[in-house]
Amino acid sequence: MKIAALAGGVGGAKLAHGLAQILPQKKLTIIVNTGDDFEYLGLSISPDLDTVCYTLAGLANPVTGWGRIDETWNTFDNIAKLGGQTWFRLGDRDLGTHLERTFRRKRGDKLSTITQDFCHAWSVKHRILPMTDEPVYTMVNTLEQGELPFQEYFVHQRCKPTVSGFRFDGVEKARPAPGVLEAINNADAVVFCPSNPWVSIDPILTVAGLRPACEAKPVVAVSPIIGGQALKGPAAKMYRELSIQPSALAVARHYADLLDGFVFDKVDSDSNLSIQEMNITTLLTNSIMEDMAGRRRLAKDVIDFVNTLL
Ligand code: FO1
Repeated sequence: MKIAALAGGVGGAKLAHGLAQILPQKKLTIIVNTGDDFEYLGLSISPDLDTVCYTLAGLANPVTGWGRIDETWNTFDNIAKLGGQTWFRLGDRDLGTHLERTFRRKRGDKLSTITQDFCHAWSVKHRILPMTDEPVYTMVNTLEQGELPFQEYFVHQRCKPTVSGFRFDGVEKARPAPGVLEAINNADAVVFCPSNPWVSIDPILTVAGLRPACEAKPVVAVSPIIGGQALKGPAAKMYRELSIQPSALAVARHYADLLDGFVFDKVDSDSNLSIQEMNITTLLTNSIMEDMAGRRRLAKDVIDFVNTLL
């Protein structure tokens, strides 16, 4: 069975890692959100791509989920001493990634090519593709401060401003990166990882042709909301601020027509009937991925479930 998985953020990277443990390299393509990308200290940063790549490479920081394991902070400590910007923390090892990516982008290399080369260097066997090679910037509309660039909202302001909507700047001009449409068209099913629907999966679906390509396939989403909370990040807060009660049901409604199957946690069994009434087949399971075994277990549950839908 061939799977195209859409992912962004730490939760998405964890399930992508689990899927990569189970599926052979030719059977899985991971398509990653680049709406979080931004320029910082003159560097091209692609946080979600790096999180997914580092996670699959076994190089991710196990505490934060982003950045590198065994990191040191000498460069950043020095920048802080010099009075520079430090609200977005880049470790010494991680900085090497951004320096090399920035150098290659300035010389004209595509983000997808650079990602492929980095994955090769890190011995990541499965294909990881940015959603697009063109710049797309997620903008968060807030009640207090109007529109904020994503990382300004997310990291600098710690998701404190009240969200009133989102815009994916540049997406009208963005084409899917090489291999993205083919991966979806050739897949037996598409899996939406337990990533933030608003700012991780929606930007991917907004790139030209990707939503219709998903519509033509069986789609299974895994809920990032468990018991009304997001395990990590502001997804639940975003739903509340947009006047939607955060729940597995809200996530199913978010993707609605796209979904054939929905995987969510047993603690949310009270949503089951309402989701089934939307003509969506459901799987209730333990969706918390506490360790590597948990990632593999959830990935196996998802794959077995997808098989029942085909
Ligand atoms: N998230 C933070 O909350 N604080 C940081 O200082 C931070 C630095 C950082 C550096 C590299 C990287 O790849 C990711 C980093 N993140 C940081 C995470 C990242 O901004 C978000 O988790 C994602 O954009 C949301 O999916």
